[in-house]
Amino acid sequence: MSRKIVAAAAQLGPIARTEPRSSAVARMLALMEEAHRRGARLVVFPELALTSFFPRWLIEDEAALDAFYETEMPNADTRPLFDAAARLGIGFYLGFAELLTEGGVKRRFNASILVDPEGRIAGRYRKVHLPGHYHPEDWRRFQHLEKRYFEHGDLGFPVYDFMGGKAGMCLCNDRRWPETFRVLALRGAELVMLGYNTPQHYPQAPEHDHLQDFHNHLSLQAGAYANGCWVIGTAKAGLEEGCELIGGSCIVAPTGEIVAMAQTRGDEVVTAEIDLDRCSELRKNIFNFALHREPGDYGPICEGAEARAAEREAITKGSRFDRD
Ligand code: CDT
Repeated sequence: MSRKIVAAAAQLGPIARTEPRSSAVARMLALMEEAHRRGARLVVFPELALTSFFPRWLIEDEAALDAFYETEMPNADTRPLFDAAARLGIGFYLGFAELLTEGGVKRRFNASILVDPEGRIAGRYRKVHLPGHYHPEDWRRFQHLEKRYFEHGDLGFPVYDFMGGKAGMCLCNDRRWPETFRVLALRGAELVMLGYNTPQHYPQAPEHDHLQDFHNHLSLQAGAYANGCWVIGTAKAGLEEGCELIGGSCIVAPTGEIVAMAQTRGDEVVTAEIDLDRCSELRKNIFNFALHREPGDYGPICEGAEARAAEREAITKGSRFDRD
């Protein structure tokens, strides 16, 4: 049976701080309709797709901060996306800020969900690699306070049976870490979906500003090739509240080739047919994990989890680890 799916990266242009979710959702619905017209059955939206990228601001008022998070999914604002999925027969990936209250304690995650073509949640992910810093730093043109506003994701890298294949998710900075794709692929992922918000300006090494698009595609293409999987990466792009975000949303084949790419930094749909059976071109050959991997030599990859947990604790207490 054919496992070909027309898939779409549904890039969003900037979302203003004051833009209501209803407006962002209306824009996403328009992209979904366009994807549907092009035959798509799967749409990938960006990271934190419902609001402006709020970690760029220090927000000390708790109610103001909470307003950027979703406490349930779907909710009144996002329900139209789920309804459209069922009406059009389109599955989707959506990035959002998740706020849970457990035992009276608030827990915050940079999260994503997979929704199937019947409009049901089929998978969840919480961002593992949180970039940026905890304390505001005056020298920066804009803050990147993901370490303040989100906990380390507690779900690991799950893989889900989805639309006839196996699919995994990650979020933005995760794509720069080869371990993300490798763990997903070891669990059988044939398709990895992710959204991103990546500033053009990299404050710690501005000499890399002109390399941001290159590093984005380098990571996505290497992740696809070295793991023989399809990758769909979708940006929130353009000049958002004074911060220029790269675009370059794309669909990458298991060979590492970009087969579709956005041309703008605004709302834009790009589509390609993805054949999940093509993963075997790599996974049965050069990246046949069973035959050619040598995990016995990869010890350091998994060492240090306890030390890292202690570092994480120190970050929240403002130690020297308060860096990218
Ligand atoms: N959203 C996100 O993870 N952005 C980061 C910016 C890195 S600079 C602190 C990224 O890796 O693209």
